[in-house]
Amino acid sequence: MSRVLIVGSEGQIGSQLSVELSKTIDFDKLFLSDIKDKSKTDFKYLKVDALSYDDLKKNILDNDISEVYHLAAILSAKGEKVPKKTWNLNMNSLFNILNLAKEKIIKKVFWPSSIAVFGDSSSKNETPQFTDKEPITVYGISKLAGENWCKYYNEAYDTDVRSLRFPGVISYDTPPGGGTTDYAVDIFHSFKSGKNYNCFLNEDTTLPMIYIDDAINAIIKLMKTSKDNLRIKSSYNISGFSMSPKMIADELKNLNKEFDVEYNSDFRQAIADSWPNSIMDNYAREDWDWKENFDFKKTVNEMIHKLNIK
Ligand code: AKB
Repeated sequence: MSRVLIVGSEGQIGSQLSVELSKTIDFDKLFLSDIKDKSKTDFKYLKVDALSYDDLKKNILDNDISEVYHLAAILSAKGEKVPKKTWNLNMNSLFNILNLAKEKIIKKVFWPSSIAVFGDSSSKNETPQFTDKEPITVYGISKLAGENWCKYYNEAYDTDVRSLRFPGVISYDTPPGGGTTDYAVDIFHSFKSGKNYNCFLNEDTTLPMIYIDDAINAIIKLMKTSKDNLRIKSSYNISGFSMSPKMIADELKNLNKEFDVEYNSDFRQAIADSWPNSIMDNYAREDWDWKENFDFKKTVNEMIHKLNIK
């Protein structure tokens, strides 16, 4: 059985992925790591700086790790405030992992990309796997470059690096931080605390989304698939459903007529406008049987249930 390391384990995807992986991986074979001193979980935890190749290599060798889920990144909105830091973290941490895979120190890698690789020149609706890509954010540029590097390493050095282009991820446990799609989680927390929500996107901004359980299932399914079945060596399009802020607002207003949402778009509107309205994920469906379990309604109901909203 592989010994597994999650890099960036304390974030939105990492915190849920560790719980799901722990169901099939022995306690002493699963390692979490992040830049924080401690994990909020009881799993084995290593404080690792993903920007230090030596630190990563030492921890990976010491613990005989063969599979890495590299999730550490700065997202789209925050990335615009700290462009150099974003480029440095997003690219150089990936290179560290890719080089460890090239040296055959690690055998298998998962690394998330994003719909942020698309831009104004990409097709807007049912955006296909292959289309023009001119990302307008530093985050998107780093993800597009990262995808191409994954493909390059897979082809030139026979590494096994797998990736998904995530849409906005809607989660109940750990919130996202610094993304353009964060409103889709924040709005539930405002509702729960009895406050109206000030939305930073226009009401009809339609974006592709995925519920966290589906996102985690997709990662696990992709990682279990035989490498020979994977036609995409860069990153697979996937999506759960598409929605706008108004669609969630209407659902929440049905629960409480007093709840109100004001729309005051900021710099994140241009980012959202450059992204697809919906995604065509046929390669994922054909190559590794991807299928979402959560549509819009089911996601809203599940969020209400998980957040214990009365
Ligand atoms: C973001 O909004 O930056 C992320 C993403 C779509 O990659 N959630």
